[in-house]
Order: sequence, then structure tokens, then C-alpha cells
Amino acid sequence: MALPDRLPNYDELPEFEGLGERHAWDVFGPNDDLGTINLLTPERILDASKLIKRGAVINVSLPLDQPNPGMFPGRPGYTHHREVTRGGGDDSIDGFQMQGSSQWDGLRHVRFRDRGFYQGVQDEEVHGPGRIGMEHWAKKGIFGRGILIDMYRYGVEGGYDPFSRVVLDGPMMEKIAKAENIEFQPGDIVLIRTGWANKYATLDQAGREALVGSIKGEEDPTAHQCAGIAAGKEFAEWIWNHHPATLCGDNPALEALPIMNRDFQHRRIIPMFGMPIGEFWDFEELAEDCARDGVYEFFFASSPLYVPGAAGSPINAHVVK
Ligand code: UVW
Repeated sequence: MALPDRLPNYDELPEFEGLGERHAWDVFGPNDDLGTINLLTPERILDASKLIKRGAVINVSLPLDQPNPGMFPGRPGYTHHREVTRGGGDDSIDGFQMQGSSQWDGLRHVRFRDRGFYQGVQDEEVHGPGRIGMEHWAKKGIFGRGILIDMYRYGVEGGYDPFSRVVLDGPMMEKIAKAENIEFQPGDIVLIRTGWANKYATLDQAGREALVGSIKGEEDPTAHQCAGIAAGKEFAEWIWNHHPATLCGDNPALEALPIMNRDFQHRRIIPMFGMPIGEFWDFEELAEDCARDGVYEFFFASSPLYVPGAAGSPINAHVVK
């Protein structure tokens, strides 16, 4: 579809009466299934391809069996079988969770109360292939200008523990971008390194097992603490007004945990803005490379799995510099 000549600002988006929340359901036209992935236009993809200078390809996915064991209830991890055949072998996987490892949260993942999923799609429409399923992003692909916001390196002077609730808001995003000599552009694929994956990699198996089921509300003193993006409408407004195509983190939920006051930014970003969220990505090699060459913008490529009707997907993602 053709993009609107001008993307509306947050305060121009329609408000749900009585809820004080704004939605972008009219921005990309009726029956849109792509959300902010529409911002990845041929022109922007071509411009992003010009960022390839060295032909260096950097993987940003964790191995699919990580984190191990899975941290979320219902996402314990899969079982991989090898079947020996006459000429070699085949594989099958049991109990594979689309959101068990480096993942996209798709538009069927989270709804906004009784208003429904993105564009008001209701529960009865999200069984089987069709409206706002992963197949739409799989067909288009997620390609464009990626930027790394290295919060772990530049966010807090003197550093911090990624397993503590350090919050990334608009002013901190801008401070980091300035330190990295980059500017935000509409359609950016924003990769946010909180340092979580770096610390997770240092844990022994007992430490990893202790994290299982630890994503809980603030009222539970055993809840996992981690750095991530801010909750609240102010940061939602900042996000929308910068028009990224996606926001992706190396941590379990993109957001700072635990969630406080039941304010879950997922419920704005995914259903209200139609924007994918990335979680459990691996930015360690990329961060090293960016620190070495001082270049924090690059070509980004991801092919979500073409599973009709899926709510999430592994990312199959690379950066090319
Ligand atoms: C949370 O809900 C915390 O994460 P996810 O989006 O993976 O379900």
C-alpha cells in the first residue's frame, strides 16, 4: 500500500474514549495486516543497502535452544529428534515454541482489552491463517536500516547490572544516539542492547534454572529484575513520534522488569501501534563490531517463519555492515 504523505503525531491519533489511550489503526488503511512493517518501503530498503560497506555479516539470533531452560511458563524448550535415514538423517522437533528464543512478537500476540488486537481484530478472527498473522511479515520480510542503541555501553555512566531495573526512556535513547553519532529515522529497526544476554551467558546451569518462571509482577519479591524500555504513555508517545518499524531487545520482554502498576508497554506497542517487538536477541558480536568501527547503523535482514496464522516467530536475523 502507499504510505500516507505524512505520518500523524501521537497527539493526532484517535483516542479510545474514556481510556486515554491512542491507536494507529487508521494510519495504514483498512484491513492492514502489516502495521509499522509498512514503513519498510522499497526506497528505505534501497537506502539501507547503501550502508553495506564491508560485506561483514553479523548474526543477532541466539541458538534456538537458548535460553535453556526456557524462562516462561508454557515455553520450556523443544525436543530435537534425529531420524537416521538410508542416506544420512532428517530432523523433527517436538513442542517447539515460536517465542521460546530470539523472537518476534507478532500482531496476534497481545490484544488491548475488549477493543481487540491491532485494527480491532477480535478473538474469533485469529484462529487459522488470515488477519494480522505472521504470514504477512513472512511474505514481505523485515529488511531495512537497523541501528544499535547500546544502552549497556552508553546508557548509564559507570555501567550497571543488567539484572537490575534500569529504565530506558526517550531522553536516554537520545543521549545514546548522540554518543553513537546516529539520528533516528522513520522505519528504523531499533536494536536495544541492555546487556541482559551478556550476563545470561555467564550464568551456570543452576543460575539459568533459577530464572524459570521468574517473570512476575512487582508484588512478588522474587520477580526477575532486568533493564529494558520504560512503561508509560510518555515513552509510548516518544516511540510513536519517532516512527520506528520495530523495537528489539536482548532481554526477556524488551521492557524493564518487573512490570510496575500493571503498565505493560506491550499493550500499546503491539495492538495500538501495530509494531513488532523483538525479545531475547543477541547483540554481543554486533556491539563489539560497532564499538570497533564506530558505526551504529547498518543493513538489517530478518525472515520470520512462514507459519500461517502464527502470533510469533523465530527471527532468522542478520546485520550486514
Ligand atoms: C512477556 O509477556 C513478558 O513477554 P512475551 O512478549 O514474550 O510474552
